[in-house]
Amino acid sequence: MKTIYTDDHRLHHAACELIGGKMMPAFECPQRADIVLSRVRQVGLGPVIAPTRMGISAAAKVHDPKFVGFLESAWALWDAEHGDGSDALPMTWPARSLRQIEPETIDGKLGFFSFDAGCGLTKTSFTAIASGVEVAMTGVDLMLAGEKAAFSLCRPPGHHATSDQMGGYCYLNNAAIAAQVLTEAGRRVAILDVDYHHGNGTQAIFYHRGDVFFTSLHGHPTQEYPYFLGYDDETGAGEGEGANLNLPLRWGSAWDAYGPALDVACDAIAKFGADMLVVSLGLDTFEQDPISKFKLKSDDYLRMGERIAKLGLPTLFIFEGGYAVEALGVNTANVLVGFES
Ligand code: Q9C
Ligand code: ZN
Repeated sequence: MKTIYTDDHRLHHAACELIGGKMMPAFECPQRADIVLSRVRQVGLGPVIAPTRMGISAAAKVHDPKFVGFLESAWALWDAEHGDGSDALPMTWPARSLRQIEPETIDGKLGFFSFDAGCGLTKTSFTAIASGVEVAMTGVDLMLAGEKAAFSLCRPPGHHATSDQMGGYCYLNNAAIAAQVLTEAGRRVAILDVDYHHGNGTQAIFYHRGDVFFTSLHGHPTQEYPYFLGYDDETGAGEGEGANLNLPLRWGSAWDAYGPALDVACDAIAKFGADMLVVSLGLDTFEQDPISKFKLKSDDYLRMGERIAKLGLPTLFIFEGGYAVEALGVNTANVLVGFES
């Protein structure tokens, strides 16, 4: 399969994140995509191509245009206010009991358009964020041209981003944008989210719709980020009733629990009658992931790819999380190689 990639992802490199009460170097870093790209080349997965520079108008199909405009302008507003070149970071959110009104000043806007402090913005972040959308959209074009599979090596990731909020290292929801455009082209799309964290943004975007099926395997929200969505009683609403399937697993889960849950997800995708699959491909289920608590091993990712391939669907893989950088190339390529075997 083809891999879509651009060096522009490197333009997003947040200095640090607040984790476990300490400022740490950001886990979501450029080395992640670099190591995946080099492994893709090493295993000879297929050609690596540059994204088509079509712009990001497709983002407005699932995102509030005001939010996209905020992302584009945020760092400049921040720098005009703070003026020291530092990363823009939110710290105050319109939580319960507070009003949902967009403030005029940048620190307020940052809180209004986010749900956590995991999304620093640097001077050049938006160029990388926009390139991620183009990487995903170029994957869409390949699928519509009849490819059996493609790998959009996006960075930063996207599945936590809602229609109007960034969070969890995610700004624009690459997988949701791809699924929306494929749906508009007449495909019946299912999204399978195998990132360790629940894809709250993707779920929220499609929750009231019956035309896109969303299923996710992830750390149980009673234990794991993003904590406030991802329970198994979230089955969709209105026309979307039945088109959302969450499969939360407890901390410590290994392939003996994960494999059967993946079977359940795949059976539901088949029952939905999907003719196109979008995979939110996060590799933070790995046993050595520094921020996660599942126990998948490198060989398990071959099984994961094989199981997804058994659906027999054209499949667009969109890169999401995974922070055990050294093993990230092997684990990612294992899914794709397993899929193709
Ligand atoms: N104790 C993605 O994988 N912080 N985002 C977790 C851990 C946020 C992960 C804190 C993790 C976001 C795309
Ligand atoms: Zn994740």
